[in-house]
Amino acid sequence: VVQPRREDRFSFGLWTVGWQAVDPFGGATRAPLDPVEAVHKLSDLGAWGITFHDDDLIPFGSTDSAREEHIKRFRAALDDTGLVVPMVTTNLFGQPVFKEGALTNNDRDIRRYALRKVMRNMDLAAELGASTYVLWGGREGSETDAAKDVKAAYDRYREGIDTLAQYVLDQGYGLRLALEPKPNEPRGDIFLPTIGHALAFISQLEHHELVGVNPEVGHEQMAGLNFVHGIGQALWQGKLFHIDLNGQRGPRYDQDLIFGHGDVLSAFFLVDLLEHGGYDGPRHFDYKPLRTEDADGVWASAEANMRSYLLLRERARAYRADPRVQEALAASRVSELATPTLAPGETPADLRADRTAFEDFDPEAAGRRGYGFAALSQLAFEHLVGAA
Ligand code: GLT
Ligand code: MN
Ligand code: MN
Ligand code: MN
Repeated sequence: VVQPRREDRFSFGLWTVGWQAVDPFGGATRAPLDPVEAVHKLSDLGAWGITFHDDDLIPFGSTDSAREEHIKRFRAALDDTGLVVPMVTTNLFGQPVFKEGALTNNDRDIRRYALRKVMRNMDLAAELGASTYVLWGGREGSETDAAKDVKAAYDRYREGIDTLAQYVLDQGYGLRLALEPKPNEPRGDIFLPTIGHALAFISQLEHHELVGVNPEVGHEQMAGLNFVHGIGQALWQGKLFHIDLNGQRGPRYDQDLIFGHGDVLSAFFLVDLLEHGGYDGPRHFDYKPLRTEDADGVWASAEANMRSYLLLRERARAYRADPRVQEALAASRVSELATPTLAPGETPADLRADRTAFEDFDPEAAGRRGYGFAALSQLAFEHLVGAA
């Protein structure tokens, strides 16, 4: 019954299953993965899409003819399997040239080079039918505040994103841009550290309508933030263009665990929100198979991400459908929050004249009332662990 299907719209980054497990303390524990094999394996497991950075598919520095050959083989694998490419992104962090950033590098020539690298890969993204282009600015930031004029950096960040959005419009590409926040790692401090910062930044863009966010579970949790609330706000602002699902255990280094293998209660409420909150984009996994795993373990972990999601979806549906939950939600007045605070047509002056709202209102009595959240959240927990 827990069988991933195409219609579940699960997608994976090529860099996830392809991670060779190089970390700051040790070298690769796994052989390179052929992108063609990744496409076939993911397809066999029931995934729907695959995503990539330019350099994941076409090694940095490849000649034009080698580049064409890599694209051709990849395309053939997509055609063979029916896997789609819903999202594409750029590696603006791996090469030494980007050690001080890409779109916000102090060096203008590097900023221009970075824009060209993105544009070139946007051409490929459009060719492959992608609808989202992600920009994760992992190297945009600093280790010392002496190194950056932060206001100028945001001027350049805005210029960069607006230039890329203009390029998409000029070329007539069906792409939307999604910015991925992260608080730190690899830079000591990264610009656009959280969903909230990214949303505020987007409001300053000329082409703001073309730009949204691609939040990652672990990145918000690294900052100690509530991911479900962040996603709720992004949805509310119509800006949840894409999502990176994974697991993280609290504020520490970026763990990129399997989805659900971190804060499992948060994962439960996240799936509940995505399924009932109007998100219809890809369910994209951005995780790292543990460094301890061999090739079999890599595919077991890919499958685990999808199973986690499906199991949580099943639990979330059962939770919603449970009459005891419906009752508890009503007792907690959760749905009352959807009722506007003012009556239709009511003005501030009308509110001021309404004696029931203030003069005759009994705040002490209202303050004594319990909300019943303990019972409600325990019902969620019991559904989650299969005890309900
Ligand atoms: C990198 C990063 C991820 C981003 C990817 C997109 S690359 O692996 O850690 O969070 O989503 O550039
Ligand atoms: Mn990510
Ligand atoms: Mn991460
Ligand atoms: Mn990552």
